[in-house]
Amino acid sequence: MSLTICKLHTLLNAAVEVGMKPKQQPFFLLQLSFKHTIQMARSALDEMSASGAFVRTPSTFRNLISRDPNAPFPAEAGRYHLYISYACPWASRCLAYLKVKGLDKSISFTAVKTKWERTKDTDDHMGWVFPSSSTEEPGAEPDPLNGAKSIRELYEIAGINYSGKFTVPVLWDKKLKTIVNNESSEIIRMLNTDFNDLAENPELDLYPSHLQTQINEINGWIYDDINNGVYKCGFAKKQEPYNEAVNQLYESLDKCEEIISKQRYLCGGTVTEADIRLFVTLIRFDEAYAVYFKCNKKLIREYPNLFNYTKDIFQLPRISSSVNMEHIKKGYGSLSLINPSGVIAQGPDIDYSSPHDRARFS
Ligand SMILES: N[C@@H](CCC(=O)N[C@@H](CS)C(=O)NCC(=O)O)C(=O)O
Repeated sequence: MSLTICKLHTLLNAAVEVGMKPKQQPFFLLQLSFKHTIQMARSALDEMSASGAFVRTPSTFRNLISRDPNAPFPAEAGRYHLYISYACPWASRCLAYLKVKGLDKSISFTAVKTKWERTKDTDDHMGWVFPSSSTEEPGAEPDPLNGAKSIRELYEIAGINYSGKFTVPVLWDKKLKTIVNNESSEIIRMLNTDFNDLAENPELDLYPSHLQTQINEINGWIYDDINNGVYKCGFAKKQEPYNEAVNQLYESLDKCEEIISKQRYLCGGTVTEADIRLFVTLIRFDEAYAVYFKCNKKLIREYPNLFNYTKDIFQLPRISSSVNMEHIKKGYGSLSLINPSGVIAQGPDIDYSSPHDRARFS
């Protein structure tokens, strides 16, 4: 079934009636239209431009949590669930927030298995799946809410005929049985602020108003060149886009090294969202991106400041519990396009809990 403009208009009116803020309406409509007909890339492996470059498609479910109890998605203890993969940096940054904000008693979470499998018997789509028991793969758990076999099944519960990618993270509403949001950059902002009435650490503000312009500016180039940059290197199908991505990646890593050679964190003396966003890529770099994504011009452990900084962030309270290195290594090593044999590289097994020198800036 396809949506006509007229139907969209009626649905928008309904959205206004249930109190949806104007800011949320375009995303609600986008979500509805995806619920019906739009055909998109079905996995990251399809996201190629004609030139052989990796081009990431935008996330679809973009509702926001609100502190207003009458909002469509109010911040309520026990109502929401976060589906993650420990391998995935985007999902892991959400888990890191859940932990550092002390929200894991109010928002439950489940991790999928590391290796993509067939998500249905009726087609050959490969994607994230849940184990059948909690002993099948330590760290991964069966879906406790819907008994789903795959992340794809959750998208299908949330949106009839959804045909985009079935990505993690997924912030799930247990009450309405739907996806609230699947865009990690928005989920972390909600976890930072909108759940503060439930958080054990409400005073920790990783996006303080006086640093927002600076954080946004840093996020822009770190996302393009580093967070997504490693994927552009790994998934490039031609030499030229790979060369471009790798040069851009190392230019920006050098820039980070320079910034943090003079101060403890990217925005100065306090840790912010920009640091968590950089950290999730750095912690995967030597163990996975250097090995499977051809990011091997220089390793993070060869950058004195970046290496110590990675340890520093890893050692912040509760951050280490968002890192499962076994899942990271298996996750990237089992991408068949990149590593058809599925053999997982053993090294280098870095100890990120060993001492660092960053306290010199305190
Ligand atoms: N924009 C999304 C990207 C999430 C994303 O790409 N997740 C990957 C794992 S790292 C995924 O689930 N991919 C599934 C697929 O491509 O089929 C976010 O930041 O939340």
